[in-house]
Amino acid sequence: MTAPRRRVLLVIETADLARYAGFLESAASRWEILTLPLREALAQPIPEEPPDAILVAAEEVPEGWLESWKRPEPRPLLIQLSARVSAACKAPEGPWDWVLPAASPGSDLEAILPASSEDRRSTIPVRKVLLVGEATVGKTSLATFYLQRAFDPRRRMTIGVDIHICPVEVEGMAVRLVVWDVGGQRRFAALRDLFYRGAAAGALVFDLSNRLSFYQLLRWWQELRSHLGSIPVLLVGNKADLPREISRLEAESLARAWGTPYFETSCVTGVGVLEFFRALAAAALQGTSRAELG
Ligand SMILES: Nc1nc2c(ncn2[C@@H]2O[C@H](COP(=O)(O)OP(=O)(O)O)[C@@H](O)[C@H]2O)c(=O)[nH]1
Ligand SMILES: [Mg+2]
Repeated sequence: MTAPRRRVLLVIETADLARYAGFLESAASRWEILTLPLREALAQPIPEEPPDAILVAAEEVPEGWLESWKRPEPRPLLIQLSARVSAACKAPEGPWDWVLPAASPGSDLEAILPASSEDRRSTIPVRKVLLVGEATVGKTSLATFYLQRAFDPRRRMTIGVDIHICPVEVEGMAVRLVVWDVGGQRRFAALRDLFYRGAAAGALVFDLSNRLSFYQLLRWWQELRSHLGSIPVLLVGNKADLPREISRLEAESLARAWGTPYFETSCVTGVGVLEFFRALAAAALQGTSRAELG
């Protein structure tokens, strides 16, 4: 029996993303990481299987929320990432178990939360991939469905960027996808370079029940190409469970014109989602990437 992979919840504000992007991408090869903005983390119920550690990159966090994490068994380690400390401090008296310097939490976390021996032996390749497309086509839902294998209709609109770490197996090989899913059109400009940097593959997502989202693909296609040249791109028609405005034939002819594979998915029925993520991982392994770390 091998110990399960260590799971980490990273609570981070979108504005701080640039600071943690490097940590996130290197840590993804060692731990299974779920990132959430503070606001969303506060709104989530405590899961039945809590993560092994919760890293919070925020100075002010409601104590009640921290307390609620002390109830589940086994109890996760509560770790604050703070710009105010320069070395790791064990802090068992306060609300936190540890306070780590925000600048470089990676090696301290390695000491506090060693990966299982299985993880040490095999270095899992990490690839950054992008989900692009209009708001509400279901980019965030695709990633969360893949991770949780269940549709969560309560999710609100993404306002900055969501980063999901998705473990995928392609032809017997494990890959870790760092999936960047951009939302909030107005705030996107500030994050654009960070968003595109080092991506190995991308998926253009549209909503099969919304013709406008299909027409808007051209803009996203041009933007992907101008930032990333010829990385592999997939085309995805999501919401296959709803009445269509775009036929499979029409989507396939666009895919042919662009030379991309085409997938249809639904985050309600789950159809096509796993297949899409496997293809995305395979494409990312073919694409060159600077995101390969660890
Ligand atoms: N019927 C249906 N609704 C979906 C599907 N995927 C997402 N949605 C809904 O579409 C809305 C937008 O989804 P979201 O993932 O936030 O889109 P994003 O802005 O592209 O990240 C939400 O209300 C989802 O519940 C799907 O496959 N079928
Ligand atoms: Mg979203």
